[in-house]
Amino acid sequence: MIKREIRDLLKVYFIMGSNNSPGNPLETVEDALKGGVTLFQFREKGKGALKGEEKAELASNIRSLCKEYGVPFLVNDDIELALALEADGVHIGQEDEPASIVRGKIDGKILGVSVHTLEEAKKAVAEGADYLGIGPIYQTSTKEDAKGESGTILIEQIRAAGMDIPIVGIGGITAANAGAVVKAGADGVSVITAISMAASPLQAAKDLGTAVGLE
Ligand code: FQP
Ligand code: MG
Repeated sequence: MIKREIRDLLKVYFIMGSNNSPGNPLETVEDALKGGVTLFQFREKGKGALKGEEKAELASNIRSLCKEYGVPFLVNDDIELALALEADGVHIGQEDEPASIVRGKIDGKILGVSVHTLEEAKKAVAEGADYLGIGPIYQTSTKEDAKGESGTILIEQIRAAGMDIPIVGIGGITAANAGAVVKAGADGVSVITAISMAASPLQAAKDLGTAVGLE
């Protein structure tokens, strides 16, 4: 996929698993899709996360919903699940399978990689990443093993180094601070709770879209 298209997909990137939603996860995801999220990542991990068949079934149902709304569906960490569901891509971090290996397994699907330093960013690009996930920008309690908040410094460093790889900021992002993340050089913002825990996921997705300049 061309860089321009990936940039557009990253504008309002919603990530969710069953334990991030207070209600029926399928309803939360559909509400967010109605609100205009541009990309979805299935991330089923942490306390109470589904496993095996149950995990695969939820993923498959969300995959179908995303198709219905024309929103690409990515899977976090689990390359086998992504391949089984014919997902549009995967997201991996520094503790997951190496990007170079994953690139070979998924051919032309979208590959997102989390990075925390300029060196990691360069390596991920060399290994075939289509976009970089950078965070936590602000404080978050969603990810138990998250590093401390780092602000937008790394985004600025990557742009200052002349790299034009699509970038999405993650961690503690809300409609109130999303504009600053884009201003620093990110193409969009990724959120879990700002949408999944909102009284109206639909409205929260809309508000994030407005904050990042989606028409
Ligand atoms: N950025 C993004 C994205 N998605 C993610 N899942 C992460 C960062 C975090 O492997 P990782 O990836 O460091 O932790 P985990 O597997 O627990 O999510 F860019 F897509 F917003
Ligand atoms: Mg991971």
